[in-house]
Amino acid sequence: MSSLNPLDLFDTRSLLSEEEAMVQDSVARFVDEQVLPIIRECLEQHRFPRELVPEIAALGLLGSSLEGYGCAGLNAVAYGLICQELERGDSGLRSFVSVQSSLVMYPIHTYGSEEQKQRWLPAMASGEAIGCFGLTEPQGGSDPGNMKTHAKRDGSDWILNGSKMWITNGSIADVAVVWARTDEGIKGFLVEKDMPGFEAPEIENKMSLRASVTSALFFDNVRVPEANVLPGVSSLRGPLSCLTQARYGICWGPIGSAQACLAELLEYTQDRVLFGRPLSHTQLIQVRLADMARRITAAQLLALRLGRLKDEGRLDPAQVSLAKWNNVRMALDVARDARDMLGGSGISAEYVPIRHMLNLESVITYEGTESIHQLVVGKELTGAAAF
Ligand code: TGC
Ligand code: FAD
Repeated sequence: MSSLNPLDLFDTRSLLSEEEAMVQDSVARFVDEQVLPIIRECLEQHRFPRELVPEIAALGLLGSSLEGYGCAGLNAVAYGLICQELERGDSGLRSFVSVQSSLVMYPIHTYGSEEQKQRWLPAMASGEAIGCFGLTEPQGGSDPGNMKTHAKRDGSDWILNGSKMWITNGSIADVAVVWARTDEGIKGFLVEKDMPGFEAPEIENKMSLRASVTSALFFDNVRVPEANVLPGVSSLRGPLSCLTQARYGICWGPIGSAQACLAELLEYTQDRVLFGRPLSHTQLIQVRLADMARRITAAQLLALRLGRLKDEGRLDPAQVSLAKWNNVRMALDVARDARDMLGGSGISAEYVPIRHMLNLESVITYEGTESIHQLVVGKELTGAAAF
């Protein structure tokens, strides 16, 4: 019998530090004990399991790579492993943590005033406050430079108008980091949930990421005080730098989805007897399982190398684009193939592949579509922006 771990054929686990391995184990335990038993019901009920937020916070998973303000100060590889284990449970939970950590706490930590940091970061690390990130607009998310949402100065305040679309956590957020055009460049506004003129209705009937809240945001003459504007950035670089952080986590997360699909398939194809032998003993099924393992292994090595580069301060956004493209595509292909190998059972939520497959249709679209990431790599190779 082989002693290799079928979900980690190249033993990437042995390349982790003791602390990284400990983080992975504690998140894996949380997912096994608290996420997997309820996630199917969340899918069916189109419900974000908000009751898990205190435990997620207690494990130190919110803003885990930030220093100070109640955050854990873990390295990039540990953050990646957190995303991988959460997404082994469900992409919706990883989305919640990505948005809170990389898209809301990160810009406040990086571009916020000391007062904004003191006010929001400890509350967000402890899960008492939830945040969302509003960049995408209805007229086209791939081209955020064309945003219409705008703000004008009015005395010491700003008046904000416009709308955002497809916003994770929108309806449950206490604060929205909203990117808007101004005469002074693109700025980040901390819009609080009770500000008059601000609404965040939930988007219903999603067939993907059903265990996550997705909303529209509307701003009708919302008065935002200067104290709620992020002082540290006034260009598209602000939101795009946040995306680099979140996309980095997404390079890891889908590895967990693919592992969950392969694990289920290995068991199913042993037990399923067709033509007088277990399905796993047929050549074509073995080729397909081997191909899944090959793709997962390559994605694991890519993610780990990316994490080490990030920890060395040498990460380039084009490398993140290549890894997001490769690893999400890998997981989506694995989940679709796993669904097929389950036959009719594959369309049932009793088995995990169809849930992961549907979730990954969002993951391949958000944080930059696959085509956008291909074009970022193309720009890196040729020097020409072909968006
Ligand atoms: P471009 O002219 O290239 O750049 C404008 C400024 O930004 C800088 N920059 C970056 N900085 C950090 N990280 C990056 N990845 C960056 N990319 C660009 C750049 O250096 C420049 O800085 P400066 O100081 O010179 O002004 O911008 P462009 O308008 O040509 O855009 C290029 C393009 C297409 C790559 C960009 O627009 C893009 O990435 N589009 C996709 C948009 C996207 O990914 N949206 C995601 C929304 S958030 C989301 O989906 C959350 S889902 C979360 C969940 O639930 O998990
Ligand atoms: P479009 O930009 O209209 O793209 C449509 C198609 O055209 C795509 O296939 C795209 O690849 C292609 N395309 C676009 N430009 C080019 C080009 N130059 N060349 C070739 N093909 C091109 N956004 C946020 O700001 N915050 C969030 O929290 C957030 N959460 C999300 C959660 C979910 C579940 C989903 C589905 C989306 C979320 N988004 C969020 C929005 C997401 O980032 C956008 O959907 C994504 O960036 C694509 O934008 P779009 O949907 O407007 O598609």
